[in-house]
Amino acid sequence: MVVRTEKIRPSQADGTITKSGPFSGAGNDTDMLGHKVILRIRATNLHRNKSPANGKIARMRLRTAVSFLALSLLSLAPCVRAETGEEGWLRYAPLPLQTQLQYNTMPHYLVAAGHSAVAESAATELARGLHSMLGETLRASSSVPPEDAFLLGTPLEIRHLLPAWKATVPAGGFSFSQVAAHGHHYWVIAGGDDRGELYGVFRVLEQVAQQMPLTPDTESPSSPIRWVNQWDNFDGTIERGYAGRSIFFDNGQVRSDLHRVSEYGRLLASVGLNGATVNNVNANLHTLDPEMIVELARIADAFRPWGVRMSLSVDLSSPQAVGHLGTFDPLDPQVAAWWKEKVNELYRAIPDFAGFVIKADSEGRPGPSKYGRTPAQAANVVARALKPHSGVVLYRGFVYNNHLDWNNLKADRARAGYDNFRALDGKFEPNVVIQVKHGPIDFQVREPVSPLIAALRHTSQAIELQITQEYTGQQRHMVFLVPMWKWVLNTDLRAQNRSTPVSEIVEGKSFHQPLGGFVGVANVGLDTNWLHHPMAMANLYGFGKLAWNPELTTEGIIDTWTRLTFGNNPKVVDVVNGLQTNSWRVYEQYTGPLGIGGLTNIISIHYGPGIESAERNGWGQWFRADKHGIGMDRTVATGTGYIGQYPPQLAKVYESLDTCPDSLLLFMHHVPYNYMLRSGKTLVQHVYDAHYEGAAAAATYAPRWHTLHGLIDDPRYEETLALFEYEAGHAVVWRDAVTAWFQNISGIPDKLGRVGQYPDRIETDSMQADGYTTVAVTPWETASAGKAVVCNRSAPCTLSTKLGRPAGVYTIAVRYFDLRTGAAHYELLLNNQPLAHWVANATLPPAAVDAHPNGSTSTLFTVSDVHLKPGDTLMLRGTPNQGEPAPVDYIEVNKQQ
Ligand code: GCV
Repeated sequence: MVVRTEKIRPSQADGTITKSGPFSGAGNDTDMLGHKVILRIRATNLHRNKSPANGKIARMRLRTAVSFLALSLLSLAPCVRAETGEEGWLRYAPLPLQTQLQYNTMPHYLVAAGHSAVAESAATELARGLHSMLGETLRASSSVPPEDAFLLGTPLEIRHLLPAWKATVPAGGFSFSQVAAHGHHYWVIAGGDDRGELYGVFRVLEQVAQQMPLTPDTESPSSPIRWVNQWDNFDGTIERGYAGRSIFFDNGQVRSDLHRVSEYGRLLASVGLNGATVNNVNANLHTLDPEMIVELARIADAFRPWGVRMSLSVDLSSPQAVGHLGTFDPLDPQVAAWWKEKVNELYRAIPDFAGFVIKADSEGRPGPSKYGRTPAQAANVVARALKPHSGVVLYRGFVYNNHLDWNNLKADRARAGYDNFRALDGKFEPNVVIQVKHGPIDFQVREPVSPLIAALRHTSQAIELQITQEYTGQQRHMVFLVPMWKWVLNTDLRAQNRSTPVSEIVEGKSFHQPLGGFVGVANVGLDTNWLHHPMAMANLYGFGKLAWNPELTTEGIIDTWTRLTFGNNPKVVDVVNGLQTNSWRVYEQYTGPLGIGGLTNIISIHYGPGIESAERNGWGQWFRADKHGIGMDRTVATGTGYIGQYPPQLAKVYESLDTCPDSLLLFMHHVPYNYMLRSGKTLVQHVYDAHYEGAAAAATYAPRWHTLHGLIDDPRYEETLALFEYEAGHAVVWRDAVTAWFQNISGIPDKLGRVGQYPDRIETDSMQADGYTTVAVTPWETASAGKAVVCNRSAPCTLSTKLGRPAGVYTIAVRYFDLRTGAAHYELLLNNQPLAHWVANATLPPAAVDAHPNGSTSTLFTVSDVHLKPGDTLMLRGTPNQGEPAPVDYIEVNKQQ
């Protein structure tokens, strides 16, 4: 009996789908209805021994067996199979037996009417998902069988099969309904087009995976542009990518094996995304070389069965770089002719090519300003070439001068988008979409919505959101971004003194624009689980969901993602949802509250703290701190005038200190450190408290995760745990750096006496050193007392100290720097006996090699349950390796609770 139970729950690995002729893999089985079976899934013995007519008997027997077995099955410990995260949220994990039975009225036939590659993907996916989750084998039929059946097709195709079916299907969307006819039930998944069929199938499977009853549903996408951008370079690196190398490119060419591209297409389609720009917006000048186009076409081929159209980033100087013209002036007729011919060539190779993304006059990229032309003139010459093929240009609104004059108090990078594009509104060809980053600076942990979004009323626009966590912890920290995006999308910009939430503007509803949408910078990589942090996949999922329907709630999105990713165990769902939902707020608390920006090292890798790096340079991410106060004065009255770029009703709210929300205070105003916030705390005390609260919250992640041990497969459990432990340590670096810096500049001490006072810490200069020498750390706030020790010899160096703690059980933490140039070894010895050892070669911090001890490389190693008594001697031995001098910041000894 137990063996049978196993067989009706085939493992996912066994759930392969093969196309074949008549069902032959079942020995002497015959299909009694004589339908041609074109889809065959390796069947369970139970099903294999039954004809379709006998299926019900099989199910009845099964039900009887279950009634006997139910109690004992329910009491079995959950079987958690090892997983890699490669399937993302499309795991189709086998459902518990009692749940499978809830679906036992589900049809066993599938009539798939369409013949396109996308329609075939839809049919195959339905069969694959149902088989994997329910052990159910779908039999394909070319005509409507006298049995319950799924019908899959476009409205025309469905009506042809089943004239009784009457539903209307929105363009690009789908309708799922049940129709009774001829004494049978037909479950109709109708797509407005073949992509719609695919979206409908994924929605049905999503419901089954959540163990929900299948309910009729009709949905349509919010807007036509639902794309990801990948910032992949042809050499295989990814700009701001934190999960390994490119799935598309290697060594200057398109990879020969593109199976990951196809899998990526499947993930994108499953959440309704329909386009992917595969190369960096800082585009290789030879993207449009004829040989490269031939290669790129292979990527488009891999995406096509999933309804994902490929697009490319192109450099505006391509007519010169590729076409060898003397100019790329958009008004030069030769240039226009070149774009036309190049685009024709592109469509010959890639007939469903989606269009171009263009970054110009920004961060060193050439642009129309070289010839005194406008972004509209540049975008339009390319758009005209694409028009006959229905291609689009996504011209980025991220145009700014990165050589701003710090001494000019009116200079303000945040103004740039509006200043560069406002006057051009209405001057773009209809197939141009302005791609606008959601904030006016650059994906900081908190920014106001870009005022450009309210200013473009006669031009289509797409909002650019960043899935890759460039400024939000680089997929080493858990930051679920959907709450941030919801906050952005719900912001009512009050254009024309009426309700104009960002979501409705970018959907094209507010100003009746035809081509709006959503672009997410995803940067998945070759890491098996795509984005490195298992929790980060919720951002890719959530982006797709919001692009499809911005009305969805944060709670709904995370709940579904968690169930699909980790299963439906209520405890797992509760813990994971709780962790994710608050993580943006927590990250904001321990990095950069009150709208100040990320406070990261903005001229380096944008990861750890590096506070003053933002100031006194041309990049304009300033907060203009002095000893009296902090924050950019962006008011109209006395500041840069940025606030005046918002529609008047919103500008009024931001202009006044009394009404400006605290969350954006330092973005909009220069405020004294002792300014009283609405909470009743001074600004500086708020900064201290928020950082302590945020770091304390991050420290709860690992213990909360521990409660799921055994309920999640070990590989994903361990991977996530290691990241949470790392994050807890790195949040302390952030906390200490930011609070020490504020205390130093303001001269106002922390009322609670925490900042700069670390009684459990043993600084390196109070230890006895053998071989270790002291170095200053830059910036100073990223190491305790601004100093570290390094071992600049090949032999190991040591630090020793007498502990003098009362007898008890302790945690010992060593703060060191993992530079990743080599793999230094560390050993902790208690009274000369080995206590712990580790190697500084973690793949976790930082995402890129950084050869300096600083806030990005600072890492904490912790050993718990150490029994200490007065007089114990602790020794740390560091052995350098390949330029990594085993640097140490401090040791902390904490009594365990
Ligand atoms: C692809 C920021 C990032 C850059 C990125 C740029 C952009 O400046 O740090 O890496 O370049 O934005 O969006 O173009």
